[in-house]
Amino acid sequence: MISQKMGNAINDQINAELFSEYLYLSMQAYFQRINLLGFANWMDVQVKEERAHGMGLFNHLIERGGKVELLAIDKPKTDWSSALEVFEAALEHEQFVTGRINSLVTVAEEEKDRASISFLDWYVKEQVEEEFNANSIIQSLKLIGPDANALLLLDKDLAARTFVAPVIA
Ligand code: OFO
Repeated sequence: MISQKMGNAINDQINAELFSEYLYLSMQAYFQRINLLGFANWMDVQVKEERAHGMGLFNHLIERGGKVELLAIDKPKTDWSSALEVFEAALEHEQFVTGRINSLVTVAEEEKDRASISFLDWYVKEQVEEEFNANSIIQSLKLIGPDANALLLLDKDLAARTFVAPVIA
């Protein structure tokens, strides 16, 4: 049975993942609004990934005999001035989430919760990929600068991203 402290910390992280879903959905809406549909597709995949991250924690809590408590989700930002600004915000958000996951692991260690420590390992590795993905698009956007044709080529590339449901175990 999971401890109350660990259960509370996981509920907070479910909320953070659902906020991530909401934030990326807002970014998707922004890209649809400015007609960068490949970027919007990239965000759509990200939205689905964040839901999967939240549900992984949800399922872990249930399997361990804990109680899922869904908390209020904050309103995300709705306006950015460029694709670069969006991805800088995404990277900053992922770095924040990485810090949260690390703190969650610390709670699991303090609670001597071996099952949660092992389970959270997937999230630790996922955060490396999340930061890498956002940062590599930032680097591309910096190279592109004000070149609209190059931006449209990148938009085409990002249209190819597809969602593959992660196996969180
Ligand atoms: Fe973007 O990794 Fe979850 O929040």
